[in-house]
Amino acid sequence: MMKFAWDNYRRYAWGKNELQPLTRNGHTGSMFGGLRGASIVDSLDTLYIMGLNEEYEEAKEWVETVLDMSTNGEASLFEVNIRYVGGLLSAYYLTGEEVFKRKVLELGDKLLPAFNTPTGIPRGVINLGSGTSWSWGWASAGSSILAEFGTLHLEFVHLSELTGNPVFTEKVMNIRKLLNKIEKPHGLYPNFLSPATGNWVQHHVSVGGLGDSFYEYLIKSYLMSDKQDEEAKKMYYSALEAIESNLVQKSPGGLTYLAEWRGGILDHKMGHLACFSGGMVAIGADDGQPEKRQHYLDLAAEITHTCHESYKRSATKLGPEAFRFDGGTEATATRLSDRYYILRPEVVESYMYMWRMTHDPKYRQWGWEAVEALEQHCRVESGFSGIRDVYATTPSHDNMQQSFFLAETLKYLYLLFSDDDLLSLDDWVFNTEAHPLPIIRQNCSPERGGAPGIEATGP
Ligand code: DMJ
Repeated sequence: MMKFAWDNYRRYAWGKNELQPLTRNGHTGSMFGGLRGASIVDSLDTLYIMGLNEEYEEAKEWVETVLDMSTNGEASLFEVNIRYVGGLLSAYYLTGEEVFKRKVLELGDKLLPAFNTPTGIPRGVINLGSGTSWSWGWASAGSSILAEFGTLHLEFVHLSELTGNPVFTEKVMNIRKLLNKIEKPHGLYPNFLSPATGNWVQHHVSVGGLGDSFYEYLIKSYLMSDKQDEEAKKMYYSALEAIESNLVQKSPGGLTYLAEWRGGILDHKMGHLACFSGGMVAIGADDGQPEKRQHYLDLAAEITHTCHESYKRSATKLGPEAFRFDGGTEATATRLSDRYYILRPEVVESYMYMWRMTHDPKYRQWGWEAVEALEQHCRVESGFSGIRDVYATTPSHDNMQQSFFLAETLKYLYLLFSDDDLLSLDDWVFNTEAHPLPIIRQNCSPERGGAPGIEATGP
């Protein structure tokens, strides 16, 4: 599947950001501010761990000779960080190739001006060429988004590790300091914050879109620090407690789900994006209070089961963008606008983590069902495409092969069917785009290639 997705990207969209498999061309997209080759940078580590050596070499050569960082346009700080910074860092740590280090340090410097705000909370959009930054037009009152400014920590700590320059870590620690200081309604973190005043702008809370990876990066910061970052640990478990008290619900049919919270009122809807949380709760289970460990593993399994139900209850066996638990519905989308599936990874991501934590064969069965459904409904003649309605038996394709399909969905599926020592969770954490970053050991520098668990398949 990876080779097919890659070969078609290479043939029809080389150097563009993503392949449009129906029209057989590429698109440059608006999120990357003129940066090109998102699918190439997002795929480097997947190609490498799968042993697709020629493809990896070609991708590396493109990064070395073509990738240009001084582009003008609207770049999302978040998207550039998780896909480009994360992708280049992983490629460097896996292979030890200096080119990736050089490129990622160049890019890291270009992101710093986004933090020049009265509070140090970065704005969402930056022009990489000029260094000017601004907030998304659609975010209320010039606010910054929790999942965006809260999903920088892992990559920025590694940028400081690689350069020896503390500035990157200082920027993200400053964000954390403000978040610790500010009052949180019921212990929850709302999705919008003003970079000018440092106050919440609205009281909308979600473990799905707009909030999701902020929570993920708390527990992963703790794990990536070799369990030294006690502050991140404390923030994660307190946030999880607030989520459990306020958002976790059980449907009449017995399904556990995460509702959204709007100023105290629950919206009984769970997004596909929120399905990453099965994996998150699973990887954090061991370090919770001893008496809660089994409870966290059970919660992770229940969330993952609910997300699987959202797949099982559709005609295509792929899950919708959002599913609801009200008006007699359980784990199905009611609105037409929520019925699409765009090759997202979160459900198979949770299968992978649950498999690693429990070795219950059902997670491999569920992963295989997803593979078959992808093959049947998303594979088109020249690549993979999202579909507009998971409940329709004759799918309508959206003509987009998202770069996260190569970075995440196919990588997590591959890892689900690999031995646990391939990118062992004892040595690596995955950023939110599935790019593996090494755990930073106290007395051993991570700055090297040929890192553990990849020798068997790497070139
Ligand atoms: C990816 O870019 C990342 O997983 C991000 O955290 C959320 N959205 C997409 C995949 O759905």
